[in-house]
This record gives sequence, C-alpha cells and structure tokens, in this order.
Amino acid sequence: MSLRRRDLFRLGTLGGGIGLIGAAGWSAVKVSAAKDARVAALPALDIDCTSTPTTTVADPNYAKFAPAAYLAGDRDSFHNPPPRSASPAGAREYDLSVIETTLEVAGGQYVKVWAYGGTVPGPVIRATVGDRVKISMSNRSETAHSIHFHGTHDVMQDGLERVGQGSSQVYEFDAGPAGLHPYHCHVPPYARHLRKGMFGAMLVDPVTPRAAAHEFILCLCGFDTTGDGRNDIYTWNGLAGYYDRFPLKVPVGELVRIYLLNMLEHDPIASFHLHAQTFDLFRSGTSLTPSEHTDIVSLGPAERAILEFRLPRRGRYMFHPHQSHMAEQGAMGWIVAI
Ligand SMILES: [Cu+2]
Repeated sequence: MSLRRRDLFRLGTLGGGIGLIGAAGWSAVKVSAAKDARVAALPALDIDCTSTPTTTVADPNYAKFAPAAYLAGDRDSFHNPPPRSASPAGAREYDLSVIETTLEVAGGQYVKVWAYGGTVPGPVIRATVGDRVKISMSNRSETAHSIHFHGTHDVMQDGLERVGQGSSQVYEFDAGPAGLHPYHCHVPPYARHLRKGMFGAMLVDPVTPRAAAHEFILCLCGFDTTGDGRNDIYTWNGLAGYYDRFPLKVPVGELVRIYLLNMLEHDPIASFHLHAQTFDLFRSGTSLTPSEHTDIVSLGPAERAILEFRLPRRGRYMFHPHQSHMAEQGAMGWIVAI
C-alpha cells in the first residue's frame, strides 16, 4: 500500500490511523576515495532517477533499511516549495491543524508524530513581504500545542499560548522580513514537541522577486527512535535516504536555489556540504547580497539559509551534512545535473 502525504491528513481526520508513507532506504555512504570510483563507474546521465542507484546496491545497510514502499507519485511535494504568486487582495490563508499519526521515516522505521497539516515537516507557507497571512490551527491531537513563527509579527501573535485538544487558534500577521523562517510548536517540553515533528518553513519573498531558478526546500530533521535523547535517523524533509534513491534533478548551467533549514533537535550543530561546486550563501535569506561564497554552511538549531548555484556539467553532485553520522544515517543525497 502506498499513500500520498496529503492522504495522511485525510486519514488523520478520519481517526488518526497509521499513515504509511513511502519512505526511503537508509544508506550508509562512506565519503571516501571509493566514492570517486563509484561515481566514475556510474551509467550515462540519462539515468532513471527512480531506479535503484548503483551507488548503494552494495551497501550492507541497504537491504536492511530498504523501504517497504515508496511513494508512487507526488514526490515533488517533498522538496518543491509552492511557486511564488501575486499578493492576494485579502489574506493568504493556511490550515496547519495538528493530527497525531504514525509515519514511516526510514525503511521499517515508524515514528509517532504530531504533524501540522499531516506531514513532517509541515506544509511550506509562502508569502511576499507585507502580505497578510492567516494561519488556522485546530488541535486534533490529545496534547496542547501552538505555532510560533520566526520573523516579525505582533508579539500578541507569538504562538506561546497553549491550544488544547479540540480547540482552535487563528494567527494573523504581515509576512516579513524577506527570507526563510521556521515555525514550530512552543509548548513545553519543547524538545518533545520538536522531536515529534512539530515544525515547518515559511518562505517570505522580497517584493522584487529573486531571479528565476529551480527551487527546492531541504529541511534537516532527525528522529530519536530509542528515546535516549539522541537522533538515530537523519532526514531531509522527513525521509531517510530519500535523496540517495531519488536525486534532485536540475538542468546543467541553470540557476538552482535551495532553501535550507535545520530543525534538528538534540544536535547542537549541523551543516550542508555540496560536492564539486560552490554556492552563494544568503544567511537567513534576509539580504539579497550573498554573505559568503562557499561549499559548506553550518547551521545551529532553527538556523536557515538560501543557497544559489549552477552545476556546470552533467553529473551527480553529492550533498550531505559534514557531521558524518548524519550522512551515514539517512541524510546523504544527490543532485543530478542533466
Ligand atoms: Cu506541540
């Protein structure tokens, strides 16, 4: 059985059943000289990215963590932010109601989560600076929650108040500043609510749009399946190994923009490293002038950045946190330039 993520929300509203999402294999990739040999041996670049890549077949962890099911379709919703759109006459309205459900975050690894809109991370909110944003949250779980937004807003809309089971809350604010801002639950114990998936991203576009680009959002999040206070599964967008199995695909030479967000609980710092190319780094995305040109960015909890780059030739470009255990436990991925 394979369900799309948006189906989970429908299921949740029907009684909080187990949501089986297509999850990804958990690959243990060793960043070593052997990788170069594997890359050299890769097939031609018209590869079908939905097929099993040769890079992980020989991995002993692969069979162990191979997923029971992948999504049959709709995978792009994991990493494609909603497109920029003209400011509406009224408010932009979003529903971030909370349900309790179970997600398969790696092959055979099921995690009970509290999920905004039924997904972990929650839905991406997108607005332009100054747009009125109206967020409705109905709490359909058995625990009190809230939504606290980063960025600017009236302090009376700060999301610190508990919204109890069966209760609802509406948050309203004018989007700003331009950049990438997380939202998350702010009901204590924070670590528990965050590690159970209560976070997402809000993308605020400048009034003068950024240049047209192939845009992706990558949210680093982890899962502590043993309850020992340490993550043992690391994911981009909630699915371990997903971008190893299904690389992001971009055309050679065209502008790529990644909205990058670190929502890990338990780990004091994480990073994103791109192989074989460097990128313009816009920390928090609040300035249109790059703060650095590099191949790695470190991010503390809730820190975020916008990355822009072009891949100059056909090939597989690896990306991963430079914290090796994170890469080896689910957060290694590829961008394929075609
Ligand atoms: Cu909560």
